[in-house]
Amino acid sequence: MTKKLSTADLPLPAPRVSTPEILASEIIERLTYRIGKDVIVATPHDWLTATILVIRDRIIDRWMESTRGVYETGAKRVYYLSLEFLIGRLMRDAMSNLELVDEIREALDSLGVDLGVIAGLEPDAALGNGGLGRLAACFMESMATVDIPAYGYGIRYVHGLFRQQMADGWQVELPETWLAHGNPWEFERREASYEVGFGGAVETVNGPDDNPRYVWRPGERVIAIAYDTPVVGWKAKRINTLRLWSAHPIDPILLDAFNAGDHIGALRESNKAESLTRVLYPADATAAGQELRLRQEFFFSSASLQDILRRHLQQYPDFTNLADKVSIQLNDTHPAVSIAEMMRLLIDVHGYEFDAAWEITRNTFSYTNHTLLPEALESWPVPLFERLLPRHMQLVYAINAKVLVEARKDKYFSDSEIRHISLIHEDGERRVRMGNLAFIGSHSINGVSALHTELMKETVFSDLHKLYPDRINNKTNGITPRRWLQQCNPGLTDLIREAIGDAFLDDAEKLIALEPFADDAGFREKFAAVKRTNKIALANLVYERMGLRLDPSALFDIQIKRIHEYKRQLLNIIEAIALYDQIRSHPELDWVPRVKFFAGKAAPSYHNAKLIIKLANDVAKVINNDPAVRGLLKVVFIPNYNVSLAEVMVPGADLSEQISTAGMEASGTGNMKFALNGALTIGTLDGANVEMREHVGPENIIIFGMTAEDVARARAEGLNPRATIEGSRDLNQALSAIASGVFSPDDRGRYGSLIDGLYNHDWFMVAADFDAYANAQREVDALWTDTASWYTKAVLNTARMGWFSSDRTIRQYAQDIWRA
Ligand code: T68
Repeated sequence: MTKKLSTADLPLPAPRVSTPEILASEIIERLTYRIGKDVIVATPHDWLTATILVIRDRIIDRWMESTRGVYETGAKRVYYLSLEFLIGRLMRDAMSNLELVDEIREALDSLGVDLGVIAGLEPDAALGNGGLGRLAACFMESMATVDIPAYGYGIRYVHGLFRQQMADGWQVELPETWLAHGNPWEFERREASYEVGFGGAVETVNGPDDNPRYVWRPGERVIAIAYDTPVVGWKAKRINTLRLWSAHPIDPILLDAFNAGDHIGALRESNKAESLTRVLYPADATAAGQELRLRQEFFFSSASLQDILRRHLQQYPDFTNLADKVSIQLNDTHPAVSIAEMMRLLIDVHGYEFDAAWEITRNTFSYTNHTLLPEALESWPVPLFERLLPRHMQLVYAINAKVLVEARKDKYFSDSEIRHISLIHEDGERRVRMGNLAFIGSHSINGVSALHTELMKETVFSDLHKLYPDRINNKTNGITPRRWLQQCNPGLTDLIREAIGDAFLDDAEKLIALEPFADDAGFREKFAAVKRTNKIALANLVYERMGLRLDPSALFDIQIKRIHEYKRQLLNIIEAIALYDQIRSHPELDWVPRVKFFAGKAAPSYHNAKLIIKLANDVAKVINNDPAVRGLLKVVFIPNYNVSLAEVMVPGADLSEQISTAGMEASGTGNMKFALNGALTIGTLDGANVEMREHVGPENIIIFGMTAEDVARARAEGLNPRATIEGSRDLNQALSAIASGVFSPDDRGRYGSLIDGLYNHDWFMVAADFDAYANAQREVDALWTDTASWYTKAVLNTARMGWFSSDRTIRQYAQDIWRA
């Protein structure tokens, strides 16, 4: 028998020293004993792994301290449930937050290894599509930074977002394999595993006649196994955990089948289980709709909730205090089935009565909405939901009954209002509405920018808002300034430190001290020099990847984000064509040299988005090779946009394109990254652009075009895009050029349907906003020519963007929603 020891009795590992000499010797130690490689045969990848293992050891001690601390203090835990975490690379983030970058660089230098080279080998963890997944990653870092005990829960996809290749200008999707060389950041936790069921039937078991109990007997079961990754906050004050689930079969091989000679059939179960967590769905802004997606959602929801409840019971006798000790934040509706699963666990497994379970559930959950696009609102056909989750279907009906009776009897809601509130969509095929479930099962529902939150109240959730007027609140998004300033832009960070000291590193709002430097010509020159260095780095990347030479003194105009019609890359491309026409017609004018950069992925099944990528490439080919342009305009589509590419493009931008159709971009977060790094924004009054204008000042941002109200009115009244097009010479000419095949001589009709859409309905207001946009671009040109005034504005953008730190956002969630 071993005696049970408390941590106080145990010897703790000696604290690690981090001089370059010690780090170098530890790297050799890891290389030898963990990787089993001799220095002379070590590959760059081996050096990368050895270095990560040395960094990781410095994280572990504090990680354990952080976890222990929560147990000891009984502090509230926050759980962030998200089907996506778009993390990118971790090494530089960890080194930087541990404040060890210089020491590690020196250690590697002494071993003849270049930190930059091995850092470039680390694969991006691309477990997300776009803004929603990247927000989750920024939030994880900020929760550790502001010292909130938090766990992220998600899926450990074997294949993250596809790799994008260009074949003759068309997007081709290739599988992404981030785990090919193993993942030194993660810890497999075999002991933290749970069964997750699907299908089967619900049995009634004995209870009093008026209160029967139910038990779900699933027809299929899989095992969820946890993989933990430490998340380091700034200065490593706290280390939190990102726990990702991987699906495994209960029986890896069916021996009966195997022994009967059916070797393939023996693996069927195993393949089926493992396919659950094999691949990330690549569609953003549309609901996936397939059965496998619902299985993924339930799989990670159920595993996470079982884990959360188990952890709670280690510390407390029951769940009456659950909402005091636990907050569960749902990142969109993807984990919304958690609400039904929580009810099932409380009622069927832990014996709670329905009403008590409902009270606990609602007080524990909160929900963030990220979109108003109707096609992105998740709903599941009732027959599918019922077949896969029969007990949850019962509970959804029970919840619905409770809420609808309340709405009808106590609040006298009309039939139409009741129809909108119901968890079951009844027009046509009956479907379970996940947004309504998330809303009804949460005590807080938040939007991600002020405008988006107001539109939520007026549109998708207007009736639910009337029923529960206190629930909707706003939490404007933010970005972590560690990754999106300190790490990606060390040149600018050093310059700011020289000017105002280090306080802004701990509190981004202290950047405001930079304001007076906007009027200091010497400072502006240094600021411009940093920008130029970053532009050269971007130009070099383009040359290495694409063989295209760019002039770093040109205006670098960048639009990077998922390709979607509402984000209006098409508007930007059409404007490039109009500018091309003007440059050729007026060679006598002083045109501002400009490079228009694009990067982004299209959902594989999104036809128009893929066509827009092809158009960008077709237009680039013509413009970049036309001698009449004299190099004054270049168009570049950089393939395979990801977090690491953004980290090079954001610091190298002069102009940030944030030009979505007003009312359609919930917030945007790329907009914040660019402005923080001293780019000016050209944008519509959409999402967080509205608040950015308030912070940086209307004279330091270029706003154009229709407002959300204008768009709503135009759509309601119907508009006449043909007349608009015919009334605008430049637009008309550019569209005719595209439609007639000027950019697609090999297939003249290629863009016919795309352009017809503009003439016929112009749903995204591309034609309607064109003139305003083109005029705004000429305003940008004029401003660019006045260098002093341009950089005054650029510096003011950096100085005034501190509020958009995700630390601020997280503090607001903690105060208003989590009360943590
Ligand atoms: C984005 N949403 C919003 N969705 O578009 C953006 N959707 O305005 C906002 O800034 C950001 O969320 C953070 O709040 C997305 O990125 C998705 O990626 C997505 C994925 C799957 C299904 C639907």
